[in-house]
Amino acid sequence: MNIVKAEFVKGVIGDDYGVEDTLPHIAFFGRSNAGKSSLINSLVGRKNLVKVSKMPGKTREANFFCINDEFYLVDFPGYGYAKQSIKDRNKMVERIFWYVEFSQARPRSVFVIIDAKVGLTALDKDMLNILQANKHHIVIVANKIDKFPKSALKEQIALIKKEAKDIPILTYSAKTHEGREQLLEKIAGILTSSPAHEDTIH
Ligand SMILES: Nc1nc2c(ncn2[C@@H]2O[C@H](COP(=O)(O)OP(=O)(O)OP(=O)(O)O)[C@@H](O)[C@H]2O)c(=O)[nH]1
Ligand SMILES: [Mg+2]
Repeated sequence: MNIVKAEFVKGVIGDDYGVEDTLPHIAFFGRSNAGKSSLINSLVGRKNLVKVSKMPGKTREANFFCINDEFYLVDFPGYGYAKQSIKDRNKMVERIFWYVEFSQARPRSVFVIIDAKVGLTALDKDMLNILQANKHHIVIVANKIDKFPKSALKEQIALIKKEAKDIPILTYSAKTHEGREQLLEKIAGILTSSPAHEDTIH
């Protein structure tokens, strides 16, 4: 798949995740600082389509990016950022869970982005359980693989695979763009396969 067009459409703070068209969503979830926004920039081949920061908690809204006029990449705020107050954090997690459990805007797939070095955290595991309970299609993307020498990476990915059970895992580096072709192929495959919940897809 070639990305020829990527445009920011809207940022959602509340729970109005609907858009005026019926294009499919690919949602990006993950811990703050895992690299969701960087990964979207890398995927679309633009340095600054999405704002990135060394300070966790950069993304405060669910940002919709329309790609090739065909689908949306939705960049969600991160969860599990220690410096956020518990109250704020709960609000963020609550909104994400609302999107996952009740929203009519059912994503075609949820990409759970993790820092390969950190692995799956307790919050990631909670998120995966909720996604599975709500029968979402899930892909785990282990980002920041540039931080590893090759042999250590293999070991770490094997460990993550063991914990992730049946969920497919892809590896990525938003810094070097390694894994880009595979991830684009994965998205293309997801978009052409028939949705699991035709009646609720938006
Ligand atoms: N080495 C390396 N650093 C990365 C990679 N991806 C992201 N980063 C860095 O990680 C930090 C966080 O990246 P963001 O893309 O803002 O992370 P995010 O998941 O969107 O964070 P929130 O918006 O807070 O949820 C930035 O300093 C990025 O430059 C990667 O693949 N390799
Ligand atoms: Mg972000």
